[in-house]
Amino acid sequence: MSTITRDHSTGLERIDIDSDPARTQLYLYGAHVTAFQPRTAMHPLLWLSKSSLFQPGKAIRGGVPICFPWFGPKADDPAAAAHGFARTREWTLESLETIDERVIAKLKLDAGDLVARHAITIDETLSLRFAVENRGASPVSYEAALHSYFSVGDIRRVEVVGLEEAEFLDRLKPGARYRQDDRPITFAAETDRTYVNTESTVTIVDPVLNRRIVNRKSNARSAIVWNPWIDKAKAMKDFGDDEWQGMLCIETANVGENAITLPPGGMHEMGAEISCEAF
Ligand code: TA6
Repeated sequence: MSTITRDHSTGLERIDIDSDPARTQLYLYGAHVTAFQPRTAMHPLLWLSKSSLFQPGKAIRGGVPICFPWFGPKADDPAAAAHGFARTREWTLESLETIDERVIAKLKLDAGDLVARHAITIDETLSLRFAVENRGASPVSYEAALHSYFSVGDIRRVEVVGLEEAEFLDRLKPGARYRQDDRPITFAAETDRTYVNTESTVTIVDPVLNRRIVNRKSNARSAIVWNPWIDKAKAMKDFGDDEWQGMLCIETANVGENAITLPPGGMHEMGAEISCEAF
């Protein structure tokens, strides 16, 4: 049995979905999933800052913001908002249905010649399908990222597996290109890396919460790994000073050299399947 209610307490319209498999919250603003907790999980899978703003023009801090049609600063317009405009636009809810206990929300955003559609399927797994169609008469290139913020017990004790041997760009050392060694990623400082040309599943191993958060990707050749650590957390007013310890971004993306170019009439869909395994 699924209960679906609407809430406006933050000033933005939030849809609260209470289904047998999971509890989920999503905003039409940014087509933004802000909470997901399977019934079998002791803690939410997604992290949401207690200091997040819920105001037009500002991205909600946490959950799964959609970065589109560019990632990071806009190459040809330094004044443009980072990470594109999809996460600060109201999307159209095309459908919200329950099929055999599975709740499926489909949202749409017109973006000039491009049309973006985001399909959110809620089961024990959170399935996100981000599709873009080119309705124009010329090829169009874009970047996209499902900028997922995950909740962890203590970032200093977490490992990330699945990106061994993958090449990455370190956003803290622009221009440098590295290759991950054969060990899991661990965290002892601000980390901001874009892994490229990898479609592997990325798993957060969390010995504090005794769980793995598994992030399976489809048609996504980039993965961004980000924790702001102490100073960057303090510098963001929509991010609590001590919240860096309890979060980690593992983003499903196509950015930089993995950006997508669509011919007229072309369509591309990337997906993320987010699930949790206790251990
Ligand atoms: O995905 C990592 C990153 O690009 C970081 O460099 C940091 O800027 C983060 O995104 C958050 O960006 P935002 O614009 O949401 O503050």
